[in-house]
Amino acid sequence: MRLSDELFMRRCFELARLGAGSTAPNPMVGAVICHQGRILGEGYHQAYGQAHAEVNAVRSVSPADRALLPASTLYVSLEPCNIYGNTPPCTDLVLKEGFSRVVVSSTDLTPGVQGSGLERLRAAGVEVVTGVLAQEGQRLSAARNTFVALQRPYVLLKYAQSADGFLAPLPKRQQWLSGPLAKRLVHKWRSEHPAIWVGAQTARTDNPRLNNRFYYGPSPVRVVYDRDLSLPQELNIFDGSSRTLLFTHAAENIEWRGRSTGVEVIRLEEGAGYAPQVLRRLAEAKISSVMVEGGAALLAELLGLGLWDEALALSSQENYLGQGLKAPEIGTAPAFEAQLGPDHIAQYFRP
Ligand code: AOF
Ligand code: ZN
Repeated sequence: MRLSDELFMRRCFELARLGAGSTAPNPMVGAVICHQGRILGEGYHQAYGQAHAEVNAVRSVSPADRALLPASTLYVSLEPCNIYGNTPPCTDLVLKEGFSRVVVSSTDLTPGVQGSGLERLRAAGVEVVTGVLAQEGQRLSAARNTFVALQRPYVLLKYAQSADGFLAPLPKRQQWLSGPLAKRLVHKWRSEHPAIWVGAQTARTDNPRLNNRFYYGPSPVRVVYDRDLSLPQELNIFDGSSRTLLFTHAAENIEWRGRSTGVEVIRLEEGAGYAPQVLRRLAEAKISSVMVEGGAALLAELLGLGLWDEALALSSQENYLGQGLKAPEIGTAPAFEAQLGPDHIAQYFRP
């Protein structure tokens, strides 16, 4: 490994994150092409089904620099793919362009890839370095890797936590969500996850809309489990403004009588718990990550079953997230998370 490898890998991570919200169920991937310390090209995977990061990086190289590629290093946040998916294998491109050195952060757990991309490059005589800033790299493909390895979406729990470590009582929720910065941040997260799940009690009492109104990008698919189909049809999650998956254990003869726009009723198998079934059905719908916005019962269910990957505990102190912090203009928003420290949000990962 060279000293500059980490520097250029960090740039790959920055590029990769530009794809947040539009690559799922594919991972976020960034690539940089370097010749003797000079960046010749950059690219990232912009949207599911479209060109991979390596392809976009190669395309960005000026015609005058093309001849330098065999003497250049290709940095990629994820191991180049070695399979035909929506696009041809990136290993073909690497060999065709003749890169002599490839530096990667983490491996792709997709069946058929799993290190074989790196092996193929090594076998062809390419110098391959892997594991550069591996932990950070894995986070970028965590949703993808969880989805393919465990056949369930990556589960992100988000909740308010009081100073003594307890789940904040429900009424406080409105308070910590009230700051302009907190609101923007929550909507940014909503834009980055293909699905958002709340418990029936939360849907009923908080009546959240669960769509993305204060950030660019899409709104997530809304998910709720309503055991007996008793949630009132007037709730905001049934307003048709985005797709809603309504899971239930209600008998077949009990019909959903709501405004049907965008609401899909999915019956779960009798006798089996709801949480694993909901996650399995989401995975079948190719939803690779889900953000869980409470309430306490749903969080406890998922924590108890070990069905979670990451937890973000937001400080529940009154208006804390909003105080003294200014929500920047939307165009500069990616930088604003930097204003938040561990005092505001604690991040945990499943051990
Ligand atoms: C890369 N670079 O930028 C991305 C990769 O062809 P697809 O889009 O269906 O994807 C097939 C495989 O490529 C799959 O293993 C996925 O994890 C990986 N994504 N690979 O080399 C990229 N997005
Ligand atoms: Zn690829």
